[in-house]
Amino acid sequence: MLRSTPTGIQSPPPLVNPIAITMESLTRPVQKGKCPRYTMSGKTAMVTGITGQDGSYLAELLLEKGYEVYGLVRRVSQPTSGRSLINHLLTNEKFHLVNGDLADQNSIDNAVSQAQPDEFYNLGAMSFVPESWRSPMMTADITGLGALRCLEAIRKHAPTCRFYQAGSSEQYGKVRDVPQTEATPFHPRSPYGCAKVFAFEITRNYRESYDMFACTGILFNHESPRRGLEFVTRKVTMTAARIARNFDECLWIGNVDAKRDWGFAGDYVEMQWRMLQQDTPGDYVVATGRTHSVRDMITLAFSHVGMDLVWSGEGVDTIATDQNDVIRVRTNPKFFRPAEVDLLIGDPALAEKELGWVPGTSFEELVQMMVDSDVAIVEEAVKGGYAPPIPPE
Ligand code: NAP
Ligand code: G4F
Repeated sequence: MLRSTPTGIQSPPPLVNPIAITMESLTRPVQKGKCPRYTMSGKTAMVTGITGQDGSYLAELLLEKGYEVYGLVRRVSQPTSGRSLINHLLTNEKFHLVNGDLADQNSIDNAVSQAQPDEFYNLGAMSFVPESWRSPMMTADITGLGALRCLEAIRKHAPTCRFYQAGSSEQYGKVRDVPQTEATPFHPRSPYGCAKVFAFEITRNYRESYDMFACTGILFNHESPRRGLEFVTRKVTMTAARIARNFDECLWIGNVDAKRDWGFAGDYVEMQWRMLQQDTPGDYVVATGRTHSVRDMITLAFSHVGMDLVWSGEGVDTIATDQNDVIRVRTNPKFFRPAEVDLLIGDPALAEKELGWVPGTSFEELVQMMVDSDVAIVEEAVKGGYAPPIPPE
């Protein structure tokens, strides 16, 4: 899949071979039992999911703060593919890639044992909810057991290392409270949500069993120009940009009545870091406290490319037409889910009270940022004479 070119990152990315630099960069700065725990300029952090949306933003944040950053990456046969979000970091001498897979205990043990991180951020996951029905075992293994493997590696090889688990509002699923807080019971609606509940519970259990500094951020949906093209916001903004340049005529969509609490990923990684800087570990909701329907998100995104949508029909007959009566949105039942999460809205009060965190980017600013970025990507493709990215089916 062709990943986005994030705002502010040069395109096309340089050709690099993460595997080639992996072992050398892993062993160079720290050797177990020989090197000081802190590097000259600060702490050492290990990040799984470094090639994803959050991993790339978190790596930038940690490098800015003077951390030595080790990113766990899966071995791939074509190393440049899908790595575009971190290519701009590869020349930073404090940034290192280490081969590993959340399915493989040995690889995580080795990475932790050698790097001796002060902080470990487990952002790696099979993170796309629909895929979790198609691949439930793999989802349970990577998204659920993967967290346990990280905790075990830390318990055995770096017991004072602080651990952050990327929890999800999908844990709430069929919500029992509105808005959802740290006290709201879980009722997950997908194999992905179930796996995240296991990861949450095992993180709490290791904190209580072994006195480990281990916590979970229960993060509500957060988006950016770096969001994968299969997630609804990015699918909408890229398709709007493509329609504006006549690459497509309309957007094919699923349930537009679902509501989500959407924030900006760049704001949310700051909270991930803050959670590991406290005196006492705890679990926090990370959200904006506002919710919007998929329908409203689409209307807003299309307005930024000059199309004023009018909606009609219901369920699978839902459509939206523009001011020239051209149908710009159609519904395809294949995008509906076996069990939907209808409404998510988080209460970030505890994060503000205890960690002083407030989201800095509004929903309107977020959608504008994503549309602007995708319009720029499409324009660049037009100028370069190549096809712009297509959101996957
Ligand atoms: P993302 O862009 O989909 O990134 C997922 C990352 O996990 C990628 O770097 C991927 O690596 C890695 N990964 C997948 N399988 C792996 C495996 N077997 N071993 C090692 N790494 C593996 O996700 P994101 O949006 O940044 O989200 C980060 C985390 O937060 C995820 O755990 C997600 O479930 C959770 N979360 C996200 C949101 C949100 O709205 N974004 C909300 C709540 C929770 P490859 O590049 O090799 O595929
Ligand atoms: O963008 P989505 O695929 O995100 P979803 O399922 O909420 O999951 C994301 O947020 C979670 C946090 O709550 C994360 F844990 C998870 O890893 C991921 O990052 O879908 C959002 C909503 C859903 O209700 C879906 O049914 O949009 C609806 N939707 C309607 N049409 C669609 C589509 N979603 C997608 N992906 N594609 C559609 O065509």
